[in-house]
Amino acid sequence: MSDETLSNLLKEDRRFEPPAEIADNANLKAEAYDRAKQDREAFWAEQAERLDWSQKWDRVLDWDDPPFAKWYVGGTLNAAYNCVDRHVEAGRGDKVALHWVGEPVADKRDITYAQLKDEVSQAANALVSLGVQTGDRVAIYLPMIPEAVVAMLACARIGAPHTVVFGGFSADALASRLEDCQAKVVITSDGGYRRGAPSALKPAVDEARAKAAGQGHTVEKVLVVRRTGQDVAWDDDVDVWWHDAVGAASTDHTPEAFDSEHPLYVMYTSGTTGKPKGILHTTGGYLTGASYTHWAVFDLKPETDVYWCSADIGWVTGHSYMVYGPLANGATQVMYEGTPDSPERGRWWQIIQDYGVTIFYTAPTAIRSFMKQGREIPDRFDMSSLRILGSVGEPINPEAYVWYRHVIGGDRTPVVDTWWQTETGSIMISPLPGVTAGKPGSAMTPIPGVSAEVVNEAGEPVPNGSGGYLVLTEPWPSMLRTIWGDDERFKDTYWSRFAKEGFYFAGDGAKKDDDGDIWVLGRVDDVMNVSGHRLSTTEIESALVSHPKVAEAAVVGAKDEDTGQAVCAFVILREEAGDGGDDIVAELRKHVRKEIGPIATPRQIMIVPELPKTRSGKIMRRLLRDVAEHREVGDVTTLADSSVMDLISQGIDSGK
Ligand code: 6R9
Repeated sequence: MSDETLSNLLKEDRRFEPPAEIADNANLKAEAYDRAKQDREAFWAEQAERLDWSQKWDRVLDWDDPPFAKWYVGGTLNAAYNCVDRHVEAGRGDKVALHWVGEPVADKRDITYAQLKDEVSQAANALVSLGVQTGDRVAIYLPMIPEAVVAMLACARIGAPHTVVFGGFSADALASRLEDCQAKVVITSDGGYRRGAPSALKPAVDEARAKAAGQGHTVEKVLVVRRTGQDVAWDDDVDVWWHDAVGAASTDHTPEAFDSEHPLYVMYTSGTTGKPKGILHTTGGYLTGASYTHWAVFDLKPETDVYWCSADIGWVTGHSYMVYGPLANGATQVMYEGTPDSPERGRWWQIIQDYGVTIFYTAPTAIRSFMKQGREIPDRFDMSSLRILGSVGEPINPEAYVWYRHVIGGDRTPVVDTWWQTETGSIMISPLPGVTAGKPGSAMTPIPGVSAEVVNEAGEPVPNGSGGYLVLTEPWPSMLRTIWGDDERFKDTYWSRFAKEGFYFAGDGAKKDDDGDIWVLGRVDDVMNVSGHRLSTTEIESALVSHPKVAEAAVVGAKDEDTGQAVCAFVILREEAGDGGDDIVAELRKHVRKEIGPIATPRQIMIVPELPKTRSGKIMRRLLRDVAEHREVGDVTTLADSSVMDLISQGIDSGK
């Protein structure tokens, strides 16, 4: 990105100071930034002390063979012990770990740390009796039910790396992941509840298992949780009911201490092209990163907070901020099975009210869809318990940030816009709620211990006020260790662009404002070139979303004979705006021209009912580019709802 990049976002000048109460009692204070800079390794050693180690490390970081890092070398620990047993041993066994809320109303369950310890131990014993040994991979394909958390921790407890596959993924997607990591066992359920109805899961596992077998890989056992009670096909040689195997197992299980670098899990990224990448995370460094950031960025007070992260466990956010971070920290949290609008649109706010949620973490896509519905819905609930709000997954448009803070947070709550990736394992860039004066739309600064920069093509830091590539300049404990089975691809994908400098680069562009604060602009592949000007999709989208009739917008560059690429926008209107009126398109074009400049004016604006999104809420712009360039729409298998593309194409064909 060059200096020509337009700077609409940087015109944003609203600031939100931390509330005095949070500032005065903050877990991490401003001094931590300098302290971490002065001696990074000492700082990270201090953070690792948050965990219980069986054997302490003798070296914090081994970076002798970059980019292959080893953290807390020589140390040994058990991740499940750290997430469960130690809280029970410290006398907190009766504390609720999970307030689980099923989608069917009244289907709920509170699970204490002591109960969690028993269930995890039983599941660990059951896995061992099914033949799972340390180092074997176990795939987990489950809805958002407590067994999903139990299954992950049971794997961690016996040192069998898990790979959680999102329950909405197809049999094909599951099969390719089973093959890639050679999973020995799959843990699934008969089905789960989605929008008020049971939907099946087991048939996809049967199909995936058959596909994998066709490729020469045998899944030995399938452990099946009964959730909906629907009929399932059964293979007596392979299938085992969870309630039989786990229910009958002993609650005694002694956790073994594993090497700090023992593989904890493989998480496949939804990569838009090519074979999915199995991102490998290991034990000591990952758990340190997840625990430290969850404590620092959300200012967690385990005795009084009720924390809720709305992410699915099939996404890295569910791993770090629903399982490993909060449980390592002994938090009490909410886990919700269903969709935000089931049985009615106020469900999430009802849950916040019922459980007195104090910290809430969700994605911009959800916030924008609530904006679309209007504030009357959240206004019906008492959400005065909330004290901190978080955002993750995409750049949050300033308008969405302000709405979130205002309507959901009652103007009291800091909003932490947290930038990180599957690969980074934990939050890298974020405000600290008791320290940072937040700017809507900016992830602000790297957290203490993390070193990030925005650099130009030559790898040199750009001056304040300019844009470039977002890089991490020093290794960090929760960094990915490799791509499962493919060290070369690991080096090529993340470490080759700035090999000379030794920087990690994973595809995002960003800008530094005049204060040096970071504004993440999204993937560099999403940058457009219009008549030689480089424009970022995020900026134009944010300009559109700042129009009062617009709820959500996606912008792509489509080939154009005159300008190289032209701006095409897909826009969802707020419900109160109806169809927007006859001049809506002209009105929006004018708005963008005023907000950014003539160069950014969309050639085309299409009003659509929905946008194509991945399960983690990221807009799949490649599919919209297909529409804008009148091509057949490409692969839609990783969409949350694959019918969305039909809706969009039909609306456009009928001239709406
Ligand atoms: C945690 C997660 C990673 C990509 C990342 C970036 C985008 C995530 C963001 C953000 C701007 C934020 N992203 N958080 N962009 N501001 N606060 O989302 O992991 O699914 O691997 O996606 O998401 O583009 O590179 P993952």
